Amino acid sequence: MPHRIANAALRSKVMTADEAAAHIEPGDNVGMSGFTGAGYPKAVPLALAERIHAFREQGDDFRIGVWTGASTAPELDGALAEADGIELRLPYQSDPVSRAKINAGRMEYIDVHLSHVAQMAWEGFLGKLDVALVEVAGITEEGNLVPSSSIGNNKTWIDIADKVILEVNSWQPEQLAGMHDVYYGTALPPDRQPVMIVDPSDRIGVPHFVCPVEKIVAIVETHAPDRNSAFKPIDDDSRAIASHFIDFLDAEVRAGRMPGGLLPLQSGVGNIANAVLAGLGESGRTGLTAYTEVLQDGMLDLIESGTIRLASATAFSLSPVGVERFLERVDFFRERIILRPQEISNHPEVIRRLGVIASNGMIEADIYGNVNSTHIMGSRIQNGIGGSGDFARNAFISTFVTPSTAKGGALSCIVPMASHVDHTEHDVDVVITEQGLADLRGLAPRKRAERIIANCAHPDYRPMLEDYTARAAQGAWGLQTPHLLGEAFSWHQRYMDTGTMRPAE
Ligand code: 0RQ
Repeated sequence: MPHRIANAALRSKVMTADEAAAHIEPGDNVGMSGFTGAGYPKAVPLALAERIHAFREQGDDFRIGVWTGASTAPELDGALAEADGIELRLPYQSDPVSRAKINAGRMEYIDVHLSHVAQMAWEGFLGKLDVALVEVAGITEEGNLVPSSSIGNNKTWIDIADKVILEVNSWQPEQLAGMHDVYYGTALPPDRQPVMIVDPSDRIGVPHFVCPVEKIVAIVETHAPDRNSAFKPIDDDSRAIASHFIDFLDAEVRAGRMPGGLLPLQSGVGNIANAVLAGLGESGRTGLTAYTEVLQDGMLDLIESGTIRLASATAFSLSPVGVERFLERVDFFRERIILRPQEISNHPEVIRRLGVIASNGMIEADIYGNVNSTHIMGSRIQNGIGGSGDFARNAFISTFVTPSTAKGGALSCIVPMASHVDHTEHDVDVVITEQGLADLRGLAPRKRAERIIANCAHPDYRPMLEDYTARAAQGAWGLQTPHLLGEAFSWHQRYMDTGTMRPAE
């Protein structure tokens, strides 16, 4: 694979993953590439996990701080968590082993808005970044680094780390080159300048990372696929949610609040997001744009059909079939996809300027429109807030979607009081379940409760919620946002009672 490393000086730094992992010391903070299972390092974290095990056998402790773009994969989060090698993790994860360790109190986790991470690292209060461990698709003759299938925080990690370890993955298509737009104009206040994106297609940076050659201490060659988990077929609930969402967009256009070509779309990850994209494909629209975080298979369909003319994101999250389709028409997609650093893909200023229509998943919403995206029963992390807050807080219209029930109907996802609040009632415009859609704009709290219960709650839970609001309106000590505090959280107790959770897990 020598052609992937075109710079002669850097070729001499190629070594094994074990040798590269030896550059990481106990107590280091390591900034790793990776975003929704795309573009994460695939060899050095496994070698590092082995190194950690070897230290343990000698009776020495070895734990590091792991900073990423977002979620990675079993070869990174899973392996290091399994080795008990992560002291602190940020900013988003979805790994079952990590989740269990965090919830058991054996790993610290800081849940941060994805657009905030780079500036926090620059500000320095996360501590010093010792090593950047970044997957790239290649290195040019000039020594510039061609990003792979995600950008995330890589630009910042490379800029601020003391030393850089690269994985050059020849599985990543060389034709990714040119698809990226890495912005080097960010600065901390008072030197910050406007981010001049006025259309999702605007390019404001360069197509590569810049890194001084002397900072690169190791290069490891790999040939390994991204996580690329297959999507479940779109189910009836997701299809119903998608159809409510699309009807809502049509109504907004008819009301003159949005042009026929809509406004740039942001969609979260998962089955519902894919169903929304599929629904948009069937709506006959053309020339739409996406200003979002992650590109799933559904986005490829829309780009191919002309529904979407341009999609801006920070990462791919494709299924194995999606990867094949992408590779078959990579030149076509390169003209229509831009990958940016996550501080730009999720930039509050740009999201507000473009008027993005945001759509994100949630765990539960309460009757007043506060949304919990992260915690089960207030205490146990599921994944993290990811980019949902970046978009919800700054979007033109912020929508949240969920099936109306979880755990086979044993739990209502519409509850009297959210057990944890990531998005306050002030940042939630529309709640959608398979039952229907509640447009909360312009409604005071008690009207919001009526609408959410009537339109979104499952019929099995609607009478209980109506009963709660009626009694709260009589018994509460204030009628702005009536609650019976002693009773509100008993709804969450049901989760324990379903037997679906073991508290000490
Ligand atoms: O648990 O897998 O053990 O069965 O939560 O729920 O229904 O599979 O939904 O995969 O869309 O995830 C909010 C977590 C939803 C996701 C969340 C249980 C449920 C299941 C997952 P099991 P589903 P999804 C851009 C935006 C934050 C990040 C974000 C998320 C598990 O959307 O991480 O938005 N969002 N990023 O059974 C108890 C309830 C429950 C519940 C669901 N009410 N009570 N458990 N579950 N509702 C993308 C990025 O930022 C990368």
